[in-house]
Amino acid sequence: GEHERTFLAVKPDGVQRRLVGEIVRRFERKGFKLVALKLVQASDKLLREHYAGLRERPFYGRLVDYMRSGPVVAMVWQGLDVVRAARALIGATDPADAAPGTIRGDFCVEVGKNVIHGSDSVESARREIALWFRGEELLCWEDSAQHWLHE
Ligand code: YYY
Ligand code: MG
Repeated sequence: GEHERTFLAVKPDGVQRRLVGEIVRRFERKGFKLVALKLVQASDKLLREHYAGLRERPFYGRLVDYMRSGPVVAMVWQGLDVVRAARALIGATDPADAAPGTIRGDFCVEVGKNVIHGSDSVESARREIALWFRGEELLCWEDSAQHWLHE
């Protein structure tokens, strides 16, 4: 429903390459509602937990180091079917497969530096939001545009 939430993070390469504004703009323009945002230097512990499902993969250590290499912009966005819609805006994991017009399709070339994270399901989103944010950091505010976006 329209109260669905997803966790997104602009990765260190996205912050370094000044893509934060462009990325936020794409989600705003689509009509989603920002409910939390912060610049974070993530700890090794947080990132190992965040990517716990990939622990057995050969790239796990490199992935965690990359995510620790600088600040990330952690965000929570809300809206109708936002988890799936955000994945569509982000594009395929490997930028070489990501369609032009998607964030990864437009701004990067390599899977190891693919600019942005987005939750892959409503359940993952719940887990990731709880991991990255305290409850009071998630703001409820009246979205005056909502009535023009869906029934
Ligand atoms: O959800 P998404 O980020 O699109 O991909 P995942 O399969 O969850 O992998 C997380 C993260 O790991 C991916 O964004 C880049 C990195 N990665 C990698 O470095 N090499 C791979 N072969 C696969 C994934
Ligand atoms: Mg994933």
